[in-house]
Amino acid sequence: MKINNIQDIKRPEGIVVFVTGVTGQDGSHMVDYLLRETNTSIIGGARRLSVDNHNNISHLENEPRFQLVNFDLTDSHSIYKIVECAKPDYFINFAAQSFVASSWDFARQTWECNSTAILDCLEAIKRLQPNCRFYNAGSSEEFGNVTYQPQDENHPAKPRSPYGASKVAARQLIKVYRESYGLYAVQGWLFNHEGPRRGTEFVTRKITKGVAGIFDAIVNNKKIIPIELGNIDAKRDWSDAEDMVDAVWRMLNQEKYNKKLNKEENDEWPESYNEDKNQKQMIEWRAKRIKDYVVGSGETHTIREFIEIAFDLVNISGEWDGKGIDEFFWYELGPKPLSSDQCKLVTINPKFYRPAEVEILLADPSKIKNELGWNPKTSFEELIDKMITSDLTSYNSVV
Ligand code: NAP
Ligand code: G4F
Repeated sequence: MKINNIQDIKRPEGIVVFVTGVTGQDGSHMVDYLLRETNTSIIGGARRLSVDNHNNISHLENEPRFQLVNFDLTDSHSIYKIVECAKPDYFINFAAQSFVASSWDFARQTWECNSTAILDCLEAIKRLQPNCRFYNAGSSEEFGNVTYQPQDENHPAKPRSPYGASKVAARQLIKVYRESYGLYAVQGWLFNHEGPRRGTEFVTRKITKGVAGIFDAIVNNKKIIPIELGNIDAKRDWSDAEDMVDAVWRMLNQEKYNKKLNKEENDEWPESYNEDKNQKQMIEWRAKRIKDYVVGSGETHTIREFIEIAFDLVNISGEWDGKGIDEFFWYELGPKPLSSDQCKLVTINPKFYRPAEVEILLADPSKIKNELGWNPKTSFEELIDKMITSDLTSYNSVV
């Protein structure tokens, strides 16, 4: 896909949204959402890699309202240049070192990408484009070692990984810039969300891809490659990524979606950040009313349950046996006779255990539902089904 240099970007007419991380899951869904639901023009940021990774955006090749730009979040010049050239009305940041497990191995890089770079974004917006609304992708990993269930907006930050800590730091910076300068800057606490565009190292996609491969092996009488996993008793609150990007847009347009906002406070939403107006009033208004929201399904499931449902959806019935690192999920009744070492579908490999684990996450999404009208469409089982169906297509298989 054609990728532009930042200095060659011409600001399109109308409302402009700059989205980072468009090669990833959420960024690519955000672009699709904006194209479908708004009339904005979108500039997508992707970093240069030696081999391109544009699978998630290849369908946008000839989209007139979308342009791709070379952008690296860890290069502050990159941030300043894009804000200066594109003059975006919205800056939606999904770029991150997003894999929790790697954050112990690359703690500094995680910090620079997920925390320091957020400071650079806020400074660039404050100096060059103070009316630009900024979203940063926060995480339920910020809650970490949780103290109560379900987690709401008041839950304390108790991160368990360099990743979780980096998102907590970004949140504090955003709050400070909102309260000090009146920037419209928000960071939702998004719980886990998945889909066919999810990276294959995350546990859900690793499972659905593995299940599709095992299904293909059984049907074609090939050797079964078991899925190797770590802690399968951890619990997560999983949603569909497509539902989540809708929540992000609502958080960025709270005056539009929260009908009570103006009425309750009995004063008007200040349209823009304008030197002629009372800047102090704007700062107080935004500091008081603009909120960060918890977004999740309100259900929690173990990895174990995810595995059972995934195999069940392709009519492979399995059973658990063994304990601890010797536990496995095995397949007895196949359409073809299988030798005993071929029967293992899932095994445990301690190399996938983490130095510190977040054992359970469960969202209380009532605020975003009641105040911003967020209403997710996909259930847990539908999500797994959607992912498996997509993974089966790479084997030209259907159930
Ligand atoms: P993802 O699929 O891993 O996408 C991350 C994106 O960031 C990729 O496009 C990646 O580019 C890009 N990126 C990484 N470093 C960069 C850099 N230095 N400069 C520019 N781009 C860079 O993650 P995701 O699931 O879409 O998540 C999006 C955001 O939401 C992340 O901030 C993540 O931490 C946060 N979040 C995700 C979830 C979830 O469950 N998915 C939940 C809560 C919060 P490459 O393709 O080149 O690697
Ligand atoms: O799929 P995961 O790697 O996602 P994790 O760590 O929950 O993080 C994701 O969600 C966060 C929101 O809560 C985001 F902020 C973050 O960017 C990312 O999108 O792991 C989920 C669980 C963990 O408890 C992990 O220990 O699955 C467990 N697990 C067990 N075996 C495994 C594996 N995780 C991975 N990735 N690979 C395994 O083999």
